[in-house]
This record gives sequence, structure tokens and C-alpha cells, in this order.
Amino acid sequence: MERDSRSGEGIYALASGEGVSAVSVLRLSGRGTLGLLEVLCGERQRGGVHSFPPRKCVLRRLFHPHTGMLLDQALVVYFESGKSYTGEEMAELHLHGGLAVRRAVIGCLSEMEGWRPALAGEFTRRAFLGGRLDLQETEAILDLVNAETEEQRRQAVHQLSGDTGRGYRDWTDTVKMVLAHVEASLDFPEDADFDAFEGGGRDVIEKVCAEMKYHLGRAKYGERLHQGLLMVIAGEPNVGKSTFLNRLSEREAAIVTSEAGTTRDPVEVRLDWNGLPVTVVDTAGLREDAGDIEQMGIERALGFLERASVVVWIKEAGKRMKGRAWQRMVPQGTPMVELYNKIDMLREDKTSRHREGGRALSYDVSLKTGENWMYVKGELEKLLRGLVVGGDQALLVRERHKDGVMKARRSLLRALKAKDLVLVSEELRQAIRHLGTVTGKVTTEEILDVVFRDFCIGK
Ligand SMILES: Nc1nc2c(ncn2[C@@H]2O[C@H](COP(=O)(O)OP(=O)(O)OP(=O)(O)O)[C@@H](O)[C@H]2O)c(=O)[nH]1
Ligand SMILES: [Mg+2]
Repeated sequence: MERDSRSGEGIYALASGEGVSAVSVLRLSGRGTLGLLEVLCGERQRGGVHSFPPRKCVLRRLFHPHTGMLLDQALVVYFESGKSYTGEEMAELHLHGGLAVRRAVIGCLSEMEGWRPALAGEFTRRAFLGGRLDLQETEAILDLVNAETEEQRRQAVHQLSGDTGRGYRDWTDTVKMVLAHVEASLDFPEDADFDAFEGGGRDVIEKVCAEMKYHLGRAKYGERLHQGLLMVIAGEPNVGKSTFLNRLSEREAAIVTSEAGTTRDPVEVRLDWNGLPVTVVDTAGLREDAGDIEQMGIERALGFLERASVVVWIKEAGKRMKGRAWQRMVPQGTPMVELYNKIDMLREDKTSRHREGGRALSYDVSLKTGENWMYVKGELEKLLRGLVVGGDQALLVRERHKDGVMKARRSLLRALKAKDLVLVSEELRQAIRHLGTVTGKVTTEEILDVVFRDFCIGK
């Protein structure tokens, strides 16, 4: 059976990237796809057997139906409705990858009645509306397309694998079952010779609450991996902050000079640090007597410290530092590493004495000569990895998921405290509704718009 898309129109878009490539893939979805293929390829159904067997690649010449002009020779794959990504009839045209070929075929499609270019995320939106995907899977597809590092890919694939969806479904089914028992004893109090909730339901709900608590506790790992980590480099002027950024990113990302106050604008570099998505930010040196422009840089630096996942505080080994007060600007709970830099300048008899404890891990290093650098880099990576540990297996990776589960859990906790079965059933119902917002069983246009906003065209 054909599923109605909201508009009923056919849509098309390039599914492969822009630019020249060997092959580019054009995707079509909507009722009438088969008819369109026949028109484009100049073929007619013969004796009920059409020339596009579903899910088979066939080589065809494409013509402009109005002018008869040959456009390209393409591999055509046809998908029946109900057995395609969107759930509608679909096709893929594997064209030659040149710009002019693409332009000609797309130009031709734009002249076809009932067909228009797809909006960003529209294929996936149709898949969702057609019941092919739930909202979580939809987001996972988006994440997979956008994954920049290996760890992010693993997380997205895990979300898509259905294991996570099963987690929510199990909770929902369990709560539904308890609700059914509670309702039964409300409807037929004379038959209920036991209190449905006390006799089993309570234990089950307590167990679900405990599981939710466990997953909420781990949500921060999942969210960090999903969003990427922010490593902020801070310290007084001229200590080697920009040298650190350049060494880490293996290029001259920031200007290094012997003058204090070189860096003013924050310099951001995105890194794939052995699979971890990390944005490293070099900031203006912190000092009291800064000029106006430098002061603006310092304010931006402090803004980054607020948001940091990790702070790398650089100091000069063997030198007394004045700016202790600055370090208090790092929020409690943000992990901090102190690097005592320029150990190449220390005299033989002088060591950097800095192991007085405190909240930070401290290391000696020379960012210029590279002494101790590999060790420090390894330690930093360990720290970062610790912040996303298990993030690829996390159930909750977005604020939206956390929010839904948190609210569902609150309802369940209220149900456990309720003195009256009517209240219990009301709270259980609420919990199911909140879980539904995560999977999309309960959706509003608003949620859909948020989810699909970040999609690219052709997906
Ligand atoms: N001897 C020595 N010099 C270093 C080392 N690391 C950095 N420097 C030098 O210290 C000076 C300042 O380095 P930067 O990286 O620009 O320092 P910064 O902290 O970014 O300075 P501002 O941007 O001004 O706050 C430069 O001349 C660097 O070459 C080191 O390990 N040993
Ligand atoms: Mg600098």
C-alpha cells in the first residue's frame, strides 16, 4: 500500500557530494517514481512486466522527455513502496559525476509535473512520518552522516543498531503493563482481590527507576562524545600557550613571538585526537595590566574557561607566578592540568618545584624542544578519554533524551509515593508520555523541526 507523504509531491535531490566525482547519485521519492523512470528512459510497461525490477541495478539511457535529448547513461535502481528508505516508491540514478550531467538531469526533473527539489532532511522526514524510523534512529542517521571521528561513528552506529531503542521500548512496555494492572483493579474493584500495584507493580517500577538513574548518570559521557570536547589553554602571557596549540595541531595555527600579549583573539582548532572529537582553544594571556584590546581577549578567554571540558594551564617552570587568582576562574569540577613549560631553560641545579598538591595534575615539559611532550600528550589523551568513557554505548546522548527520561523518572517516583491508585495510574500515564517524546511516539511539529533542522539535502 502506498503511504501518503504530507505533500503528495515527488521529491529529488543529489545524495552524493557536490563537486566533480566519478559517479553522482540522484535520489527520487514519491508516488509516480516508476512512471517517471519510464518516461525518462523512454520505456513502457510491456505485458505487466516493467523494465525496472525492484532493487536491481539496470543500465539505461536517460532522455529529456520533452526534447528527446539524450542526457546521460545511468545505472538505475528502483525501490517499491514499503520497501524503501522513505517507505514511498523511490529510485536512485547513478549518473556520471560531471557538473554538466548533473545540471542537465536536475534541470529536466525540474520540468516534470509533480516533482520538486527536496528540502533538507526531507527524505528522512518522510521515512519517519511513514513509520520507517523512530525519532532516535532518525537522529542517529544524522549523527552518522555528521560523525567526524571514529568514536562518534561508533556512538552513532550503536544508536542506530536498535539496542538503544529497545531500552526505551522495554521501559515503556514495562510501565504499560503495570498501568494495565492498575487500571484493571480500578475498573473492577470487586474482582481485584489484591492491590495490583503493591502486589508486584511497585517492585517493577522501582527497578525501572533504578535503571533510568544509572543511564542518566552516564548521560554526560554520551553527550560529551556527541558534542565533542573543549580543551581550553590558559595562563599568563608568554608562557607558551600558542606553542602548545601549534605542537598539538602540528601546524602554525597561532602566532608565536617572544612578546607578551601576542594572542588576543581565541584561536580554535578542531582535532580528531585518536578518534576523540576535540576542539582546542588558545587564548589571550591573563594579566591585570592589559591594554584595551588585550583586555577584550582576556574576557573571551574567561568565557571559554566557563565552558571548558578540560583546562590546560600553562606556567613557566622555575618562575614565580603572580596570577593565582586567575586560576579560580576555572569552574569547580572542570578537570585541569598544569604544564610547567620551558624546562630547557632551567639550570641543572634548579628543578621546578610545583608538587604541592592542589586540584590539578602537573607535568614538566618543554614545548619548544619537545622534551617530555609525548608523555604529556599521552596523559592528556587519557584524561580526555576518561571524560567520554562508554560514551559510544550510552543510551542518552542528547539533551532531549535526558530530559524525557528525567521527566519520566520523576513521574514514576511520584507514582511510588502516591497513596491512591488513581494518582498512580495518572503518573504512570505521564511517564509513558515522556518516554514517548524520546522515541517520537508522541511528537509535535516543534520536536520534528528541531530534529530535522540540521539535516542536509538529499538525506
Ligand atoms: N626556551 C623555551 N622557550 C619557549 C618554550 N615554549 C615557548 N617558548 C617561547 O616563549 C615565547 C612565547 O611563546 P608563545 O607560545 O607565544 O606564548 P603565549 O603563552 O602564547 O603568549 P601570549 O600569546 O603572549 O600570551 C616564544 O618566544 C616561544 O618560542 C619552551 O619550552 N622553551
Ligand atoms: Mg599566544
